[in-house]
Amino acid sequence: MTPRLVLAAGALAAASVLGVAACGGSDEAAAPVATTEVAMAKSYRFDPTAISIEAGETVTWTNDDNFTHTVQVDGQEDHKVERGERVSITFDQPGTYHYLCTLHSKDMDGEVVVG
Ligand SMILES: [Cu+2]
Repeated sequence: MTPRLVLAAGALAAASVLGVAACGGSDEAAAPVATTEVAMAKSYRFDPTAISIEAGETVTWTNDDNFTHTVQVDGQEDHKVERGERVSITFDQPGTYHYLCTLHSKDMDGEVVVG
């Protein structure tokens, strides 16, 4: 029983150190969030901007904004997403995929890191 408690305390300490390190960085580019859900949030942005998934997983973008947006992964077709709608794209090959909204390309882009 005692060894398990010690292990748990160790893991907690490690997590705290990681949290501090993340806060210390003032860099705008945050580490990719492990999720398959991206919101087109108000206004004109993808949230989270960078995500990480496993090969073969499907990412769904949901338009929660008041404007029509699109999702175009570099080199692929453009998908228009009206208000309240969504689009899903499956990533089979590992790699880093940049994408953007072709209607607001200066404000809206993001990244899918496929492991
Ligand atoms: Cu847009």
